[in-house]
Amino acid sequence: MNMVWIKKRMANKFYILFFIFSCGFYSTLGSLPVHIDSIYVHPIVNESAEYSISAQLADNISENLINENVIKITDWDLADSRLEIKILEVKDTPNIYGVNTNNEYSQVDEWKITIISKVSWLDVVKNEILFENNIQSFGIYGNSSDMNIDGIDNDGDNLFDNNDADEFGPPREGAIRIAVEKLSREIINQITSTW
Ligand SMILES: [Ca+2]
Ligand SMILES: [Ca+2]
Repeated sequence: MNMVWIKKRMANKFYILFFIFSCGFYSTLGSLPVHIDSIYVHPIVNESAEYSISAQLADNISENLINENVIKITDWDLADSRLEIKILEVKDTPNIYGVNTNNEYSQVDEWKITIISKVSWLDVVKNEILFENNIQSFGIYGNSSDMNIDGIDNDGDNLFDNNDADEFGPPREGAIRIAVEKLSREIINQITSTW
């Protein structure tokens, strides 16, 4: 048995394995919910004290579902899948203490606002849960009057202030808007990756 022959044999085996795995992958995809082409988005249940968040999130999700042509939104009785979102908590936590050198008292310079939610996507046709996950998102804000002058990367995308079109508005309000947008994106990612 010479080396060339062994290498050739191994290469053949590799191709065969690759072929088998490819088929497996495609057949798995085929078994995912092809019978689902519509969704009903339940009114969001909000257990946090941040009342405005439910409407913001509901608008954002509908907008993204429609704009990205993910799935058709229909009424409750016509939809073959339903999306349930519960906002469990919205919390502000200190992100960095005393980064400002003039700050003798180590006041909080940055806050992180976190939205914690529970999201379920239900298959009404087969009466199955497609996914049920706790999903979190955040936005960072500081003490400046506007997010585009605070020197903070408020959404963690490595773009700051005037170089980032997402960073504008009063600090906490802006951070909530950013966190809502991120949560909405993540929910839609999870829906499309279940496909
Ligand atoms: Ca940014
Ligand atoms: Ca900023």
